[in-house]
Amino acid sequence: MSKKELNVGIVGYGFMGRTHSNAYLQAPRFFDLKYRPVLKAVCARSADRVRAFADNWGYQSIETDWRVLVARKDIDLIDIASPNDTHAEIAIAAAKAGKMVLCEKPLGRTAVEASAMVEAVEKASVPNMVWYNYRRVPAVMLLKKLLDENRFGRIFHYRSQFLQDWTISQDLPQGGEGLWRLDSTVAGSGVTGDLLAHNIDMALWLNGPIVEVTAMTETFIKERKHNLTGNVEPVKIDDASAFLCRFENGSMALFEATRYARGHKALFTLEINGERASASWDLHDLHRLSYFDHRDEGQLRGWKNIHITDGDHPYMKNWWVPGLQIGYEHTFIHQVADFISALDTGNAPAPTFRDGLATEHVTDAVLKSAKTKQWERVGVA
Ligand code: SOE
Repeated sequence: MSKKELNVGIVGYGFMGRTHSNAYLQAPRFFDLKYRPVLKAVCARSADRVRAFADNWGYQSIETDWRVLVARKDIDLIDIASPNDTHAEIAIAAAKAGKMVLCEKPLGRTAVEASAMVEAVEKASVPNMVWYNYRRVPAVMLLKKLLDENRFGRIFHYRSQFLQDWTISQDLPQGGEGLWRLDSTVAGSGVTGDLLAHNIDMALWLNGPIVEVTAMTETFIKERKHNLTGNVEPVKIDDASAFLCRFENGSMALFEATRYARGHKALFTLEINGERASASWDLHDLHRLSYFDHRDEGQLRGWKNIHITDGDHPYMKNWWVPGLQIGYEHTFIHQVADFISALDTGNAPAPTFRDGLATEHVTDAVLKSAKTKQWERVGVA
């Protein structure tokens, strides 16, 4: 039976434009989906570069104004893969036009922006999802299953880090293509919104709501040349951010993200300690889950290092043969597959915009606490 078409219009052709485009192409080849994404149009300001991107990935047409893209009758889904300051305006217009909306993380630059986006998609009743891709690492999905099976008992601790080192050089400019993450007007915040947002999204999903936080942030390099103005300007993003928090389930937690951990490129880690079991995972070894179960027979009790590549592990039966690994790009492919499957079942394809808003309430509270030097309550999405 021929598959129904899902016509995609994407805004942005950077790093995320590539991960998403690859996911639309691969998902129907590896998963049995009722819809086949069709790369209908890609939109960005530079006509030459957007044309080259379209040719490389097989987009049928290009646009240079997102408003024109959103108004097109032949587009079902708008995917926002452009910098953070564009998310809200495009998402709200797309929802009003009745399109499905997928948005890169973080959803908005603040919870206020993200709230308006949630209101728009919920009012229009359009399917929506935020690209928090790391939920769909098979090992992380397995951890979620183990937690849902209540193997851990009461949870006492959660700790999570995201360590990078790519902004240590004083000479690195801020602003413009590739470096807008250092420009607070465009990005909203630094590592809090860019990196900690991943840790927080995953933690809320695995361990439930966060109630209150106390945080500290630091901007190590105070001035950088701005690529767009050519002037040396103050740096207003947080280069590093750390916080303590309390979850609604009574567990306590420690989070840290930085772009100044020399030697670490994308070390996203997490550990969870419960009454009966503990688990840990990290992105540099993403196909392994470490698991300790206190109910194992005493003399054989210990940490298991599970290679998540078997057919009965989440998503893996759709890939190669047991023992062979998959990687980063597959997390986006899984997200597309789950989004499309949810269209049939009518279930909300998590993380929805409302889930994305929950993360923004935490990042807002972190940034506020770093300023007030007080514990701050987290808003409810
Ligand atoms: C920043 O370097 C970045 O690319 C983030 O923006 C992504 O969300 C993260 O997955 C990898 O690091």
